[in-house]
Amino acid sequence: MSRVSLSTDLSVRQSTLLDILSALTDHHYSLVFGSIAKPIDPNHRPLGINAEHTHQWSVYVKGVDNEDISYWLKKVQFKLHETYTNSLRTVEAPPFEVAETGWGEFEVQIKLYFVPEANEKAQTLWHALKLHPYGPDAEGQRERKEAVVSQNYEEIIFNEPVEPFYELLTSGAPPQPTRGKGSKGSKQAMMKRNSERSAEIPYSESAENPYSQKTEGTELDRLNEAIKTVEQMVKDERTKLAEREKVLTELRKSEGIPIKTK
Ligand code: SLL
Repeated sequence: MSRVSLSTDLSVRQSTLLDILSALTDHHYSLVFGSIAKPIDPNHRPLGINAEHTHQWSVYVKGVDNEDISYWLKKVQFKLHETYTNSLRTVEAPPFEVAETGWGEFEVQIKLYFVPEANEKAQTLWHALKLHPYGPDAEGQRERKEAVVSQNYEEIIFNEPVEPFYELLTSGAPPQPTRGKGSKGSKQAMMKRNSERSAEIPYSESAENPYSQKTEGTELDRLNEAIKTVEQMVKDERTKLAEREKVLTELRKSEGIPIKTK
């Protein structure tokens, strides 16, 4: 083993550590996207639809269990087949859905636009619109004129930038208080502010609300403790490396190999 590969080893370990840390701080957001289609009953055709259209369908993006996702998903653009007039459909608010009628299946391009705070580029998904039953019971489903649902689950991950973490780890700076000092940030001021109507979390937790600035503080303390542990791990690795380098230098000396200095 050479001196170079030893230090590479350490930097690999350090970057793995940072990867783990950033993975811990990644934000995961789940959604469900897909389509539902039903054959149009020839005896009850909705008025004014194209005579060639055989199905009613809708394509959608929604939260798992219909959970609200509009706090992170700003708008959705559905790009339909060019046989549709105004094939680019933009939906700015939930339900993120396009309802249509048609005769054919095609790939829908679904572009997700996130809220500006996410600082993320739009992301594209593809969905194959399914009108006809498929799978083992396709025939039965067709006879029973069942709705055809084709759905996918997707997880969007917003990465926490690695740099701030790296700085935090390497600078050894004391943890920054989250609330300012002085009158504005004083306990009294916080409590007063919280008696007014506000989106801020309350100073103390209560039976119906376990989240508070106090619990947030505890959580921050725990995070700072975890960071200290990681810093200690990095330090230990450095010490181990130094020891190995010493052994290596001695080995080189005893074997008569000249020490490479860069
Ligand atoms: C197919 N490649 O041939 C596909 C194209 C197009 C679907 C499907 C109706 C559009 C309209 C419609 O269903 N288009 O009439 O406005 O199967």
